[in-house]
Amino acid sequence: MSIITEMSELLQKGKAKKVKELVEQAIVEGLDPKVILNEGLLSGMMIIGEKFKNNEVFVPEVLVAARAMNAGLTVLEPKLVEVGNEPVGKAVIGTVQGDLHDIGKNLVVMMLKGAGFEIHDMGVDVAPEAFVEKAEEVGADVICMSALLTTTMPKMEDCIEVLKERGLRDKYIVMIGGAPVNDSFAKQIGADYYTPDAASAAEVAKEAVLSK
Ligand code: B1M
Repeated sequence: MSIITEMSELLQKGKAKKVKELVEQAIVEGLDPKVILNEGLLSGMMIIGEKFKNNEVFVPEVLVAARAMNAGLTVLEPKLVEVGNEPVGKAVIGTVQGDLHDIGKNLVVMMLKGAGFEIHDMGVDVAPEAFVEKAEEVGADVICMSALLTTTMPKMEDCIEVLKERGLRDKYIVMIGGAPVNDSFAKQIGADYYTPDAASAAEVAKEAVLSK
């Protein structure tokens, strides 16, 4: 069995320590960090997601798989992130209120760091007002919101409403992402950009800040 397949399978079983060791080994063997991420870690997480949807596994199994994913990511992060000297801009990022999913958001954080952003990561379950207050406090250029639940997506619009109410809408580039979100939802709520993955989020954020 290849190291990548083994990583994916151990992740599905929630073996965090072993996943971490395999990521370390894969790096030493010179495997491309993007292959380790996409084919080793994310593919395992996607299989768990499918099984979860089909009631073949339940929240505890998903949780341990997510922990194993995060354990692998901590080792992989320095390889995915190559920060330049001058910060491109400042970004405030978080998962919206009521939502505890943070794996995708953490990937966006890594990619933004790699693109040269100074990051203010607010974690999960972030209230609409809190995004705005943090952005004002740190002098952010970009506000990035992640949502994984259809029930929490409306919190993104609430944040944009808070910006409008406070006369701050044009001050910030607002970006959204997460599995249930799409471009038409971004247009509907008045966000500036929707991006489907972490790499494109970083690219778009950089372009948007440089052309502002
Ligand atoms: Co949850 N969960 N979960 N879960 N979970 C989903 C999202 C679900 C689709 C599973 C399913 O039914 N198939 C479903 C949502 C259904 C819906 O709303 N339509 C669901 C549910 C229902 C729930 C609970 C309600 C389950 C329950 O308790 N009964 C509960 C809710 C808790 C809460 O948040 N209040 C819950 C709990 C959990 C765990 C805690 C067990 C765990 C999260 C652990 C953690 O994150 N630390 C978990 C997980 C792991 C998942 C799945 C299996 C995987 C999500 C994930 O990490 N994917 C997920 C099924 C799935 O998505 N297939 C599921 C990998 C990650 C890299 O992808 O986050 O999409 P993603 O990020 C992508 C892009 O979307 C994008 O970049 C990333 C890739 O590069 N992106 C952005 C993300 N954020 C961005 C922000 C940006 C730009 C791009 O800003 C600019």
